[in-house]
Amino acid sequence: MNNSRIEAGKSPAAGARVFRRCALAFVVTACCVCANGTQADTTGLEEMVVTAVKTEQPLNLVTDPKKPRQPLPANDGADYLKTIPGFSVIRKGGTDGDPVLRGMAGSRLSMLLDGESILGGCSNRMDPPTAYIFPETLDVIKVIKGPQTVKYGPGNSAGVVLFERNRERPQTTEWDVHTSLLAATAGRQDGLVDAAYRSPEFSIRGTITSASAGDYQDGDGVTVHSRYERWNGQLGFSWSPDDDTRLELSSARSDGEAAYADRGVDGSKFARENVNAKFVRNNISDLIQSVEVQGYYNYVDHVMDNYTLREPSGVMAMQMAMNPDRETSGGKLLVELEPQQDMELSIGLDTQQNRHSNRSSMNQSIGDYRDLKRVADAEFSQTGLFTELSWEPTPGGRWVAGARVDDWSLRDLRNEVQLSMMSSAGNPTAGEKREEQLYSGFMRIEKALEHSAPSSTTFYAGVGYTERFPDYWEIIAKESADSVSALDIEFEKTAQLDIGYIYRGEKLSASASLFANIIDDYLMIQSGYGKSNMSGSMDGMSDTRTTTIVRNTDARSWGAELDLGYHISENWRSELTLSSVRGANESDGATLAQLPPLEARLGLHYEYSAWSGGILWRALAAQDRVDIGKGNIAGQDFGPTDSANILSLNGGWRAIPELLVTAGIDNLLDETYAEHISRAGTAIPGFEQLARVNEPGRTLWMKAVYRF
Ligand SMILES: [Cu+2]
Repeated sequence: MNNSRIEAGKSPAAGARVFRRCALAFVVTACCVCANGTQADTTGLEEMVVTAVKTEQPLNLVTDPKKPRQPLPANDGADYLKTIPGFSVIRKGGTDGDPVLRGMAGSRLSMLLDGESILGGCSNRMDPPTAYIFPETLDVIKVIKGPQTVKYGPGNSAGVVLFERNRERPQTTEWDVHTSLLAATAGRQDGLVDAAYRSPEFSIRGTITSASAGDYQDGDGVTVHSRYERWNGQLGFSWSPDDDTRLELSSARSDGEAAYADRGVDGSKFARENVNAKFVRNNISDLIQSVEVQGYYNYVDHVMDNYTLREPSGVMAMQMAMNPDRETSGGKLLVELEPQQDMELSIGLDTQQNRHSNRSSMNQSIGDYRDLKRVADAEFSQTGLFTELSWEPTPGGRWVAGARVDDWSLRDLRNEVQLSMMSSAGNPTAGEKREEQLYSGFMRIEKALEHSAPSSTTFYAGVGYTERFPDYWEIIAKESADSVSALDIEFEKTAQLDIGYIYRGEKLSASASLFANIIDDYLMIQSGYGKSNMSGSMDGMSDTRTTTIVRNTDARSWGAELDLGYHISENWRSELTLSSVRGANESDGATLAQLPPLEARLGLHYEYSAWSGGILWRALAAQDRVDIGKGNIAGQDFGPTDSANILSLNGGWRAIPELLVTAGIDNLLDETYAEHISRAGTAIPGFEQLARVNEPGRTLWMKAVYRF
């Protein structure tokens, strides 16, 4: 079994073995390249290892997921975002953390993979959408902060992250092959082949990726229950009979398993099946620039149990398994118009339906969950109509505005509400349907100041308002304060002000982005909430119980992100990023919970010809602004956190234009620390219990990327 390899991964000797194996692979790859004899143009100085992503456009950030980055991200979509100021990740184990932007998680920050929405199956939030994303198989990650676009679905009050593949029609026939190998401490091994054959008319692209990691150790050498394995396969075809027409069909499958250090079960299955079809027609007339139609289907089948990746113990000594699933389908129609030369107008419609079901066995030896019938608990449906306008009346001055309206409907299919693993109560809203019409809109002005090239200065200011329908984890997976069903919980309303400044000079680049918002009926999750035991409960052991509820509160949050880059000399450059967020829960007269502390990153990089080296210092302030028991669907506060300083080193060598070898040491000084928003550790047989799921200790990694 894999256990032997994972166990072996813990010893230094095994680490060396992994490195040796990887080094051998690099040499073989390099030899192949030399034999091939293809030498492209020598590239100039470049960023070989990404440690911080700069803002180039107001509220828009773009990063290349195929580039190596530091700290070494887990093999899922969340950690890749950590190099963007303002993002943090709620750690639960080795992978599948929940991404947080400006202290906002879950459906306040939506993730679209090639325009599709993927919703996880797990009622306990083991699988955020990023758990089904394999970033290195994609070409670009875009982030739009704040409620400052309406084109990418409803409710994105904190922002939206777009994981995308490039779609360019080549002029000639070509092969594009991207391969990469990664090895790191704790038995981490990732491999990827992303190969495309393109001709002007037909293209085919296939991707296969596999990743595994053993249990890592924190700075104190304490082993964290965190091992994982993941794989993904994707195949896509496209047909473009002429320059302006393109039809795409693609299908993907993936699966994985992951150990969780913060709960009594692990994820033993994260299977996804997907099909996606898209049709684009460009340059239809002077007015109609493009028409795009997309349809997709995602099926997520998740299993969590207490016996695949651990030994059942304690009160859960029997083998238990839960098998939720979710079917999501959706589509989009987008028309891009150019009513006049300085104006772009987008009009579109998007829709999404999802159905969630469950089955579980509290004793696998008596009744296997796979023999049971799945029982659906909720059905969501959303259709939105949107329009967004970009108008540039004067060069350097741009107005952007948009509005959308969404029709939501939710059907509560639960006959009973599960109160705990052993008890349930009748559902007071069984069979009820909730319908809602929600609105969002924004307006922003961007102004470039007069300047002499090559420097530029841009100011921007925007206001946005968005109404967010409660997500599955808020309205179905939680109770409300006075009922076991939260079906009547209010939707959330966010009004936000975004202002910022971007400067690009010959040597210095800088950007500052500030935001402040008022959130009415903020959907707050509160754990450890005491309730009297329902008469419908079956255990009848005590009169009271504690549960996790959803509550509407009035909240505010505000903060800033800053990045500075300076080219000290031809070979040296430095960068500094800062991010800070504060918030208040006005209903309870407390701080807003689950906010990451002030964070700073300082990097110094050296580049000479084909070589690069860098040092990165990440400083996290202590966080003592907490409100215990409160937070969001992914986590709640349970105590303050200390400050931490993490020093990391990286180096790169572009051996030949096609081959980039990078290596690094993350957390060089073996600091023991945890992200403030990370989850509390739980008791797991064979593991020391952690107060908080700590970040990995010193991590050595090496990565080779070969592209031709
Ligand atoms: Cu789960």
